[in-house]
Amino acid sequence: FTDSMRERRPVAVESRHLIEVCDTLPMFPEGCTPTAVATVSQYACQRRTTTENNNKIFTDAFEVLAENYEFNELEGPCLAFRRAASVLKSLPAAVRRLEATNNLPCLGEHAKTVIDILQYGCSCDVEKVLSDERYQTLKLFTSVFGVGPKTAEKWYRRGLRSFSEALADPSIQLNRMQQCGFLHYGDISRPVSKAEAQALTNIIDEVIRTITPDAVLALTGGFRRGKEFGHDVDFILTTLELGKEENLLQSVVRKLKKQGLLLFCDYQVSNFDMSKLPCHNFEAMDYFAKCFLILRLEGSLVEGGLHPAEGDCRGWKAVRVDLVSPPMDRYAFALLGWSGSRQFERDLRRFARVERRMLLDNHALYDKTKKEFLAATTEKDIFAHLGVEYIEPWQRNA
Ligand code: DCT
Ligand code: MG
Repeated sequence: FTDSMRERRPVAVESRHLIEVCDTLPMFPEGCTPTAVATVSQYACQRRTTTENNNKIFTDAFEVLAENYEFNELEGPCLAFRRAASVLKSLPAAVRRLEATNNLPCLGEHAKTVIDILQYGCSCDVEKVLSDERYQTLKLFTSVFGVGPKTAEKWYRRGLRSFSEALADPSIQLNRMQQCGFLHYGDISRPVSKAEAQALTNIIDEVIRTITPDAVLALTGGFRRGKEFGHDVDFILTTLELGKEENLLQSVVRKLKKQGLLLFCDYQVSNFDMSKLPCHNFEAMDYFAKCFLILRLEGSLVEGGLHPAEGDCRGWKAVRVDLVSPPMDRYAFALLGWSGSRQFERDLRRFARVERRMLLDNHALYDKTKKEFLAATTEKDIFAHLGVEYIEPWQRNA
């Protein structure tokens, strides 16, 4: 063994077990090769990542840098920072020395940021971004529901720097989504709690039961992964009877409206057509019928009350809700896709493509070698086709 190997010893069979091996372990006997050498997978879908993030100080910093690259449309470096953050999120303990990252994938090129944070508690690259006017403005504008990076950039180029400036500019025509985004900004820019997500589940479930007995409702997104808070509540809604799902979605929206709960609805009809698959654009939104809603949630229906409780004198809150309606035979793919995290999904698709010559998206899994679609009725079927150990939803917080 070299000195450096003596210091660091084999690292981690799996990321959640070990990241830094103590210096006092006995040496391996001569001639004996360590078998359990560091193998934290470069793919998020082969790591187990709970909501407990022991490296938030690093991952928050990486997220700022990634977002800044995203605003500048530099996809490569953006993804590199997101991958690095995701690896750190999977670790069972905080990184305290740079050496602890030596055997980790995706981190090498980000050593400088790690060193800065270890040494000073912050990174000057990050501080520079955070104090950058363009970053601050784009961050502010994109926090409005309906305002994406392109619109935010357009407003910034026009010299606008605040909401009041944007709202006062006569050349800016807000669409309906953006109008609602501003109208309910105070509510929907604040996190939704797990209790609020549960209350919404109850509301939608009750509505469905009045329509049909064979409906299927599943909470997806961050709340399915066990998160305590989210920016919205995501559901999959479908019927056991194939082809009835879009009618069901429309009925649900109508009923919510009748009950006075619908503050906004952007309904997207289904463009799903099996003959258009496999789809090669992985970042594209799926073709299922869906709606992006803002619902009125009464505080009295939420166990423990609304979040945040202080300052809520209205007794209700506007909440962002997404409802997606895949046909039942696409259920497993839609559930897996909408459960996230985005990084987990990205890597599952990348793994399928690079390691298995397969194309995975929210609709289907296609084997390019066999030239056929692979059937699945559960998420486990999909993991099995891919030859990836099953990862529970609460372990997909990559
Ligand atoms: N998703 C998707 N296609 C999209 C958008 C999202 O397949 N165009 C998937 C990936 C994650 C999941 O749906 C839910 O999306 P979000 O609500 O944005 O993410 P989240 O993990 O639920 O995060 P949050 O807790 O902030 O809502
Ligand atoms: Mg969500």
